Amino acid sequence: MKVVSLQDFDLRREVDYGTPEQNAVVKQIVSDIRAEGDAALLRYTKELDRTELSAGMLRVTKAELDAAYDQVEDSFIQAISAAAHNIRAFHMREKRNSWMDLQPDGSILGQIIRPLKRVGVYVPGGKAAYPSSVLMNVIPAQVAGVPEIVMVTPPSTGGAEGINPYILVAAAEAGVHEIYRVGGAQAIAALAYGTETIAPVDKICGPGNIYVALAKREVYGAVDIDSIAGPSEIVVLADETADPEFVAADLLSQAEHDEMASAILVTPSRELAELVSSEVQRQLELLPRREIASASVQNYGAIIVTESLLEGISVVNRLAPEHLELMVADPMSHVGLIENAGAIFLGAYSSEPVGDYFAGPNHIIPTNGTARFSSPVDVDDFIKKSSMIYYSKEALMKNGAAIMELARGEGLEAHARAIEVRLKREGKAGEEN
Ligand code: HSO
Ligand code: ZN
Repeated sequence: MKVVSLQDFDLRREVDYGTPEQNAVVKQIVSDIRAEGDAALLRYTKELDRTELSAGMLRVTKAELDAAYDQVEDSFIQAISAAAHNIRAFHMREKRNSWMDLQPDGSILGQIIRPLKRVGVYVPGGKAAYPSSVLMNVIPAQVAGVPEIVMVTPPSTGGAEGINPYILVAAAEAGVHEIYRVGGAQAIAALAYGTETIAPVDKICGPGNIYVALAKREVYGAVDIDSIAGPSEIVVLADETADPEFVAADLLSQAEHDEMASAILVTPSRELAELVSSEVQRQLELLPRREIASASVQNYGAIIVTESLLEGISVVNRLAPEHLELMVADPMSHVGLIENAGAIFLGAYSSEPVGDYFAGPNHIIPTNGTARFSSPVDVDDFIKKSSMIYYSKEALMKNGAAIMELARGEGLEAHARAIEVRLKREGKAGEEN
């Protein structure tokens, strides 16, 4: 792992907007699904996922969900159900209530909070199909009160039967029972516009390949979408008290996600920097995914040695990482200085996988420096608010003149008169308030 200088280090990576060809393919797929519904959906599933289905086969049956439980280990079922419990408990703390505020003049202002009605969760196929991410997308929607949560996932990812049984068990544990075996841009278009078999949703979330990402961008506006997540990032801020074996293991835990994942150590201790550097090398050789992890470490990994811990904190704030581990003597006394980080892990025993899988906070977290202005997925992502305004007669008589003043200032006479007609009725027009 290379030691780099502070000055010109930037975590940000290029966002992939796809080639013109990829964009054209996605536009075509979306418009075909929109025009032809199931017929186009089945055609693209045959062509792109090499699976021939009839409309009646799109939905995963209850029998298949039950069968999935027999295909996974009991220990997995126990672990995922414990994780689901923790994630649910954490997200319950985020719930907001509708509120109303009664003013002395009898007017009432408020906000009505409602869940979205129907949400679609995309689960990619292949190696990136993470049961843990199913929980992280579904549970906040459920806690928000979304009554209809549907999942889509490509048909040919789990061998002959179709769908990866670990994904099906995660879905069932999270409480999703409406699942369709469709993937790619065609699945996103089906969720956005609906087909004969799949009813349209209000919001689509979940990660996917470039075609899925482009399709989400294409349907945005017709439905809401989540933000498009970049490769995983970890920054460890450590002092000389940190254990180099722990630091290296945590860096590699995220490097193994993706060749473009980024793992960075920031430390004022040159000695720790050297120890971690050789420890990363040693542990890397022993990893099943060493090819991915070593590409990540080589291209996007770094060790930054700073003058002081405080300077390290300012580096962290500039990087605004998705995940930050504070492995310093007294993490609690530094946490208040961290302004930009999606998730902050404190101390030697809060290794990032604790949060990736189990503790309860969401693992879908802003990447690429966007923690400067955005937040992990939470219950708020699945609600909407309506403002509520009730003005009493007394309140309108008191404030009518000011409203008319503002309306006339904008040249909008009909606005002013809508107020004036009420004031006149009470014999108040033209009076000062
Ligand atoms: N670290 C990933 C989440 C994840 N880790 C899923 C394991 N599985 C988010 O950046
Ligand atoms: Zn991870």
